[in-house]
Amino acid sequence: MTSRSPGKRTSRRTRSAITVAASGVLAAAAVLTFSPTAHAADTLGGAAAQSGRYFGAAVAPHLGETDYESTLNREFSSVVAENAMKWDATEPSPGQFNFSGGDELVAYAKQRGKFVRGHTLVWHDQQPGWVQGLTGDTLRQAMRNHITKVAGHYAGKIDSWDVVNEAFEGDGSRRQSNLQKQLGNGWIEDAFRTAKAADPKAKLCYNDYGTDGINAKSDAIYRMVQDFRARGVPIDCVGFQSHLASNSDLSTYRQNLQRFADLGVHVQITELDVGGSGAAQANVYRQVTQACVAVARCNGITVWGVTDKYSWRAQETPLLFNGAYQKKEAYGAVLAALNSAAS
Ligand code: 9MR
Repeated sequence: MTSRSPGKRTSRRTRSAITVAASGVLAAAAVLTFSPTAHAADTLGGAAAQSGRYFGAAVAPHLGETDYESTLNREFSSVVAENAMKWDATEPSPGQFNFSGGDELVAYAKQRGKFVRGHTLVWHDQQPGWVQGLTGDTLRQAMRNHITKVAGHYAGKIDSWDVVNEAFEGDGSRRQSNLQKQLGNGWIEDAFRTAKAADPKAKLCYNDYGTDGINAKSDAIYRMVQDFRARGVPIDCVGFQSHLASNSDLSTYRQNLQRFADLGVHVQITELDVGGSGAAQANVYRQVTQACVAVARCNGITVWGVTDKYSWRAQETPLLFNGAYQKKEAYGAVLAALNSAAS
C-alpha cells in the first residue's frame, strides 16, 4: 500500500482511499485479535478439507467405545482398517473370504461421508499360514486371486488402496520375501495390474516405511515408480508411512514428497505416529503436516490410530489424543498447520 510509482503525487482521492483501506485493515486486525479462529476450522478433517485434503485415522475394533467413536466421528474425514483388510483377516483359508471387519468399517464410513483407504492387498507380513508355504505359479495365482476378490469386493468404495506394502529393504534392495523369492522382480507390477482390473476407480498406491527423506530406500522406490509411469503400469500414489520419533531427521522430508509428486503420482502420509510428548513431538507432527500441505499432490494424512492407549506403540504415546481422548500439544500443531495451508 505504501509503494507507488516514483515521481507521482498521491491524489486526495487516493489518500482517502488509503485511509479507508488502512482503517479496514485495522478493523480486521481487531477482529482477528479477539477471534483468532474466525475462519479456522476446529477439527482435523475440517481443517484439511479447506485445502482439499483428508485427515484420517487407522481404526481398530473399538467402535463400540463412546469416546473412541465420538472422537473418530468428529475429527477424522477418512478411515483405514488397522488390520481387518489384511490377507490373514480376509482369506484365512484358500478361497474362503471373510469381509466382516472391513465391511463394518466401510459401512460406518459411508454413512458418515468419510473416505476409506484400503490396507493392504499384498504384504510379506500377516499372510495366512497357507500362503507362506506356496511356491511358484501356485503362489502367483493365489496372489492374483486374492487381489481380484478383495479389491473386487470393495470396488467403487475405496479411495486409495495400498496394493503392495513394504517390498524394499533399507539399502534399496528388494526384500527377500516369499513373493520376491518365488515370483521374481515382476510381482509388484503384476499386483498393480491385477488391482487395476479389479477396481479401476481406486487410486493404487505403493506404501512403505523408512522413506522419510531422500535415502537409499526412497531412491529405489522412486526408480520403480518412475519406471512404472514410463511403461504405463497403473500406479497412482505412494504412501509414506512415517512412523517417527521426536528426533527424526526431516530435513529432506518435503523434498522427497515433492520428487515423487513430480512423477505425476499423488503422495499420502499413511501411518503417521511420532513417539514422545510435548513440544518435541508436536514439532515433528507440525513439520510433517507442513510438508504435506506444501506439496500440491499430497492429498491426505492418516495417523496410525485414534488414541495412545490403543496404539501399536502405546508406551511411546505417539498419537494426537491421549488415553483419555484429550487433545495433546501435537494436535494443536497439526490443526494450526492445516488451517494455515487453507488461509
Ligand atoms: O498396527 C498394526 C498392528 O496392530 C499389527 O499387530 C501389526 C502386525 O504386523 O501391524 C500393524 O500395522 C502395521 C501396518 O499394517 C504396516 N506398517 C507398519 C504398521 C505397524 O507395525
